[in-house]
Amino acid sequence: MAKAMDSVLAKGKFRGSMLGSLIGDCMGAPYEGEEFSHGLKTMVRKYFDKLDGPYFSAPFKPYTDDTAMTKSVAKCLIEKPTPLDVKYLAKLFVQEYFLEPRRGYGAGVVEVFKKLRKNKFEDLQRPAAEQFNGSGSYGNGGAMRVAPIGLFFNGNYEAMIEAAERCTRITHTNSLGVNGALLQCIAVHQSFQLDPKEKLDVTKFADELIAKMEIIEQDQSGIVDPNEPTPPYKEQLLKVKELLSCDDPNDPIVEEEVIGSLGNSIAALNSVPTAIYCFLRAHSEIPGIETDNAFRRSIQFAVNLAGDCDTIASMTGAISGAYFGDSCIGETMKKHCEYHEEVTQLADKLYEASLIK
Ligand code: R7I
Ligand code: MG
Ligand code: MG
Repeated sequence: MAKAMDSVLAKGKFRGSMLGSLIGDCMGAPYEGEEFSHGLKTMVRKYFDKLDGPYFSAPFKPYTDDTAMTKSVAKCLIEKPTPLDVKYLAKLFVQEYFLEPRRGYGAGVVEVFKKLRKNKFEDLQRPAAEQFNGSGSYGNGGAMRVAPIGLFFNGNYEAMIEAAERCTRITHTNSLGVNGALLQCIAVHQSFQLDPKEKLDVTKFADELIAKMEIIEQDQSGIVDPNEPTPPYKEQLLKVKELLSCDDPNDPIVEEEVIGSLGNSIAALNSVPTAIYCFLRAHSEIPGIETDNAFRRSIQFAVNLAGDCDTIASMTGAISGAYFGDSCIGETMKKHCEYHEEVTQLADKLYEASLIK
């Protein structure tokens, strides 16, 4: 909890998570939409090895919608702390989009922005609810921007869940889109509360997520029937646990198996559990990733997966950074990302705001 936690550690975790989210976005963006291949994996490895080397000069990597929207969530919490001012936040999202529309936004979400602007933010619910013939988006756009909420509401779980849900519903109303954002938020929150000097119990971390998602998924479906199929996020998290437990050093789990089992797509259900897996898997060595730095390992593994890898790596980085703090982030890697100084300042302001909320 923030008040009990040493302030230097807490501040470092805010920075780590916000920077992790930025770095994953910037490092993954060049490969977004590609298919996994061993050629791509080699290319990613060479780039990350250079970043860890003594000197490496290259143009910085630009951020995408993942960071543009995360930035707005952090700003909203800093300027108008609690309860989350969704009207103000919707305005920030829309402003940011029209200022820089070419940041790789999801095809559907742009419709929501246009409708919100047209209705002058008087009706915040309908544009998102109308998406995809009324079923709402199941994309990972809610999850990719939720990290500041998981950090800010440390120590107040109910307020955090409520804020994460309201933040997501501005653009995503499908229960898979909403619950994916809640899962990502809870993962950041859990990571934040742990001491990075103690060895992480990866099974316990996954079990705690399963227990919390069980409550969330049950609440929506009403009374639990033991004959009902396992709810979707619980099922994905059970697969995360299984992948972790059957990882044999002599026959390691490879990218193809992770993609085949959990997914690497734009759907929240096939990307949030994947990001959680990347974070947890990176606590031990991964063949082909030559580093002692578990933060780098988690990001590199996520980028390797290709598919929606800017978003998967960004969500991985948010969880990893909330656990390890910013001291574990390599300077060169950070400096190759557009906006890293601004994100650091934003993280500091978010931390200050979280103390007085
Ligand atoms: O979820 P969203 O903000 O997209 C985020 C992704 C990240 O990968 C970013 O890096 C960026 O590239 O976009 O945007 P949405 O438009 O709500 O959802 C993304 C996509 O998911 C949509 O454009 C659809 O292709 C798909 N999708 C659906 N398709 C069919 N039916 C989402 N919901 C549905 C659906 O209900
Ligand atoms: Mg993106
Ligand atoms: Mg993406």
